[in-house]
Amino acid sequence: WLSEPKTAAIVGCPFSGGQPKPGVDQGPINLVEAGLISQLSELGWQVKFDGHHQFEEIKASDDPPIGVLKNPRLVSRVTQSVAEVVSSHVKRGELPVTLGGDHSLAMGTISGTLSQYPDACVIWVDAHADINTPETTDSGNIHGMPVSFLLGLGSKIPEFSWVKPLLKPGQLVYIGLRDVDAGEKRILRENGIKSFSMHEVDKYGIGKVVEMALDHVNPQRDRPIHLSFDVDALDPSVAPSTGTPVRGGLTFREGHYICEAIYETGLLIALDLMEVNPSLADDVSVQQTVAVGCSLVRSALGEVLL
Ligand code: 5AB
Ligand code: MN
Ligand code: MN
Ligand code: MN
Repeated sequence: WLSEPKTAAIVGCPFSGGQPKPGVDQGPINLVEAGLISQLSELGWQVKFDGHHQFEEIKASDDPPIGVLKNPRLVSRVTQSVAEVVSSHVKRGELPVTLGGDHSLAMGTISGTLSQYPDACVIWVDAHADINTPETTDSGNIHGMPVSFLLGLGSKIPEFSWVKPLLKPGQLVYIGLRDVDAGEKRILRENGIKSFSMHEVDKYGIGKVVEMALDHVNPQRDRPIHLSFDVDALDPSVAPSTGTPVRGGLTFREGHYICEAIYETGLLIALDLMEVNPSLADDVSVQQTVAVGCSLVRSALGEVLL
């Protein structure tokens, strides 16, 4: 799937419209300033980066809620533009590394990947399932809903008609869940969506969990993989600077192991690193979170320990 020389395309998405906390739009800038590009070059990748995306001009001037959905037009336009960018990189055999920004962006990244590889599978690493529909959401924040849009669940919102239901429940697996809303639990159950919560990580260990997750979505190890990593999957002691931290998360090593094991499959074609918010918590915590974000990306792109 990837062309030679192997090329990573950094898709910096300074976007926070899928949730209410300012600062997550500074995530991509901080990750790049921390040296991510040169780190990936050192791993042998050609790295394409022509600046962060500018979503200013697509800022909807008038964007009242649709039902409970907040910033719906803005989120729709931004994620649609991200879908086009990711799709064009995937088409050229480049690995898009999308840096968020909030996780509503994955509506775009995964749409972009699936538009080129409809049988790709999605590994979603997160404390949350992000599968609320406009009917089940309590917050109205679209970063808690991208998966339901990708699956075509819930009522159809005309503003989001560009999002095609390209994802089937069997193409998706979760790792790291521990804060799932009641309505989301019902959706997971009714659609037979496989998830490995922190309970399973504790029970089986991360090695077995990743193997079982891959067996579910990719039994023959022949389908391309889109990894969508929300930094809040990590324990807040490891990644404190994020908008919706939940205790009891993945350790530093468990998070990295997931990335390493997916790299080892040779099937990774797209990566998201989302929800780094450098304006939350103190300077040391911010530095720690940005550093761990960079190192997760390096692991997914082939950094080895020995
Ligand atoms: B994140 C919550 N389920 O819908 C909601 O950080 C949280 O992208 C969503 O995983 C968290 O608002 C979204 C309560
Ligand atoms: Mn998320
Ligand atoms: Mn999350
Ligand atoms: Mn979060």
